[in-house]
Amino acid sequence: MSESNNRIKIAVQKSGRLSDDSFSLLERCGIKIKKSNGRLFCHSQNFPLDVLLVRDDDILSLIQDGICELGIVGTNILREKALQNNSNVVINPIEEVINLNFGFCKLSIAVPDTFSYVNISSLANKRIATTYPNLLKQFLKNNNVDAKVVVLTGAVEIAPRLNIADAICDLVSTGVTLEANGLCEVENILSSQAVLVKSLNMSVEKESIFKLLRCRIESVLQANEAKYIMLHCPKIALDKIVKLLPGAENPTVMNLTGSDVVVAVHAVCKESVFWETLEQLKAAGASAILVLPIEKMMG
Ligand code: PRT
Ligand code: ZN
Repeated sequence: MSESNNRIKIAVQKSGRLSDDSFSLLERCGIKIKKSNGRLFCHSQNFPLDVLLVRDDDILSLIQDGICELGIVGTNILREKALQNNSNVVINPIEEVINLNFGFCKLSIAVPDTFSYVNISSLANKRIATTYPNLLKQFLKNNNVDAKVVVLTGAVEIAPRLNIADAICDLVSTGVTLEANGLCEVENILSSQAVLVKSLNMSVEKESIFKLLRCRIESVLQANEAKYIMLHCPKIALDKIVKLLPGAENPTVMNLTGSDVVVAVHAVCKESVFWETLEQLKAAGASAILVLPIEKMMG
């Protein structure tokens, strides 16, 4: 087997909103990567994976051109590029593998506070500035709105003040940028988060490395949400309390020394455990409730 078939390459954002989470995901998968300033290529010594550090806009092209096999990008980029590629022949098509639970944002249309917005038809014949022309055009078409799309490469939020546009279509997470620029969110076009993507053209050897990585990523994502709950429970309230445990399958029930009426219940809860759940458990008679994080989980 040649050296290049022994390893797979993943492209991740070099520096930006997805970088830290992408690296920490790989780290939590037990993959050791030495990141050094200025280097665009990192080699893992304990897993057959190499990491390419690039701009997020280049990740999909790198996979399509066969330079790497995997990538971590936002759905915003994935969907925009898919519309752009519609008419082109792509050598290495891309498959979306799994949502990664970080990089959450929305692609939204926003208008100046002074714009009297009623509904989507208020955008008719207006100029909308964006870096996502394909998604915006598709949205306008689906809603039968005829508006002019002004394509910008950045600083979209200042377009109305510069009188380049009447409205904008941009990514929003906290909403602080919109507010600071006197803009108000009126339509949500897309909800986005980081996703793992892969090339559909991979050798059998690379597919098997990918399977290992995918399994580790799935375990990390499951463990993120999952919690281990331990509590004491009056026997008569057992059914009620077990039903309150979020996403728990077959909890373990154990006798407590010196008590005939109380048992200990241990369960893996696969969904988030909120304060409200703990309050309900307590109200149902549970005591000594412990909620512990789960570091790794494999089905
Ligand atoms: O250099 P490179 O091209 O790699 O980086 P970039 O500047 O293009 O990307 P970056 O780091 O800003 O974003 C990378 C990815 O993070 C995006 O493609 C999204 O998938 C995701 N993401 C999540 C966001 C945001 N949240 C976000 N808030 N990307 C951009 N923003 C910007 C938005 O464009 C606006 O300017 O943040 C501003 C709004 O933020 P709030 O919090 O004020 O609403
Ligand atoms: Zn970018």
